[in-house]
Amino acid sequence: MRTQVAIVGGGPAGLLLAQLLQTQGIETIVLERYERDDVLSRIRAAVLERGLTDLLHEAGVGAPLEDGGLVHDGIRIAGGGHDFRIDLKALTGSSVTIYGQERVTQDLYAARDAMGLSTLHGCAGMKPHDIDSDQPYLTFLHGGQMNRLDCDFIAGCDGFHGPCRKELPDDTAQAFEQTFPFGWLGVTSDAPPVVEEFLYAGSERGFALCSLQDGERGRYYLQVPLSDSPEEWEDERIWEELARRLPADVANALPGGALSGRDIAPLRSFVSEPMHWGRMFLCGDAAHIVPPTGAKGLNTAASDVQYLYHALTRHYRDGDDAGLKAYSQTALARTWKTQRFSWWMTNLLHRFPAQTAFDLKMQRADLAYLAGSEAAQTTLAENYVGLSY
Ligand code: RFL
Ligand code: PHB
Repeated sequence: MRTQVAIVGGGPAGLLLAQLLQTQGIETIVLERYERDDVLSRIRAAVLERGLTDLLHEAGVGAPLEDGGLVHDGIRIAGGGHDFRIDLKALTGSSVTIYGQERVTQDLYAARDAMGLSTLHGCAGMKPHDIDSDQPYLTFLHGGQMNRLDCDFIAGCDGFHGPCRKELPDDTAQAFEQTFPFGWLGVTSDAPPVVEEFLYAGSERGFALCSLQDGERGRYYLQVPLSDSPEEWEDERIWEELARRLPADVANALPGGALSGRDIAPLRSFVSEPMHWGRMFLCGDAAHIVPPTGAKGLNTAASDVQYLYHALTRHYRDGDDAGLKAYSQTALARTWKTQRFSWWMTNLLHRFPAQTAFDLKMQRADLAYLAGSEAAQTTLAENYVGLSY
């Protein structure tokens, strides 16, 4: 088998890159480890920045988003005795679009299918070879056989646990990491959402988030110790804890009832540098992870995809490799800004086990400043709706 760009990973980054390259007549094959239903079962709301919605339109998959996406002009923040709305639209002129990540992925798969393009699911033992030569290739097991895919370039869109990042030489790759001493317990309720806009609450008992899934069902998150298991959190206990952490108007409106999709996700900040070696380029979670507080993971994957898409287009169309050479530096420059924002918002709203009395005072002062300063709110809003590419 041979293709121009071999894409490892059929998550949102890999599929979006494939679809965009296709618009320029650049050939791709997407290799995914899991079956499609497994990929689509990863339920996460997506707060889509304008840059990502523009890319989805450019990739030809914008129509479902127009029908199903919810435009949010603001978010609510409660904590430290303050409770206020950040008017994203008034402060920045932009909004965000709420649309499930699994729906983004589903739309991209549907578009790829409609074009008859090749996606191989169930690829095991993926291994990139000769990435620092002009003839890189991948080997993997599929359909009970060992396969080889030759290509011009490899795009490593294989998420945090994927094999591509590990191929960077040890003396070249550098990882920067901070793990947080807690996770997010996430659940979906069958009842309609209790809020119209997202509510981020930093209470004395820890963080809570009221979100929504598809506009029809409420989705909720609670900061919990990493030692907890989802089974320890029965429905009733979750509703009670949410009520304790949320402002009274929302706490009183919580619907109760059955909760599903129970999961605890650890929070982590991580960046691996560089994002490029030889003929392999990393995109999205394969190169960096943010804690979900700022809703930046998918959006940062999308900005990487945009840079790589333009760089590959210049290579094939104009024979110009300047974009490819600058890719790592360009993508990392934006990534570090999103890291800063996600880290800051996580620190602002969570309780840390080792927090000193001074740390708590600083957190409260940060919230008080944000509550009362249009300049501070504009900074948050500018980052939340998305920095320019
Ligand atoms: P993904 O989605 O992990 O996809 C990688 C794909 O690669 C496949 N793969 C392999 N394929 C072939 N061979 C191998 N050996 C492979 N190993 C792995 C995987 O099966 C998978 O299909 O990475 P990608 O495409 O970079 O996309 C990144 C986003 O998924 C991620 O950043 C976001 O989900 C983060 N995130 C959020 N981002 C937002 O922008 N807005 C949000 O509101 C938001 N909410 C969240 C989130 C992440 C969360 N967790 C999981 C901590 C909420 C939560 C709770
Ligand atoms: C979600 O609903 O999954 C969600 C919403 C907002 C965030 C993070 C996650 O900041």
